[in-house]
Amino acid sequence: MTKFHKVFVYGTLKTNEPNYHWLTEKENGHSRLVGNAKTAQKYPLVIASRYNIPYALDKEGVGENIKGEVYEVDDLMLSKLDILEDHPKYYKRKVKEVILEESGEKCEVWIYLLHTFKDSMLNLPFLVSYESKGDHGLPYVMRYLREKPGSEYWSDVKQE
Ligand code: PCA
Repeated sequence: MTKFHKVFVYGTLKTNEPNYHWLTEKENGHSRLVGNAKTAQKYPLVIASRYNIPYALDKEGVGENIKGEVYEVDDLMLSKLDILEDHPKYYKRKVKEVILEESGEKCEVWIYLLHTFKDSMLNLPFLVSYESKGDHGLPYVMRYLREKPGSEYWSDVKQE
């Protein structure tokens, strides 16, 4: 039997954002949009690193109730998302609660949070909702456009 999971995306995986194609690529498995939602708790959502990457920091109670989208995904898609987000070394996938916009219903979902981040990131502006081309003027730099491949830029945001 196929097992489904719910994932809340708040960054580049949202509809029409730079990594959205991962969720729609047939070879990555199944995904279905459940609806818009916001986190039940507050988190700091910031844009950081030399590549302008969005991060929800693992610091509950600080920041905003973040807006995003809930997807139903299968095992294969979840494993593909884990590869994209490099869970658990880079982002860490955790279970949190969100509130669905349409029904007001609460639901438990997976969310990719940045753990062990630099304290200075808490001085950045906290967003409610992410858009790569938003008026913050910090558009996301796609992987294939980056100077060097690899994860050397993690040192911009990760606390050793
Ligand atoms: N992708 C994941 C986490 C941050 C990002 O850019 C997401 O959209 O939820």
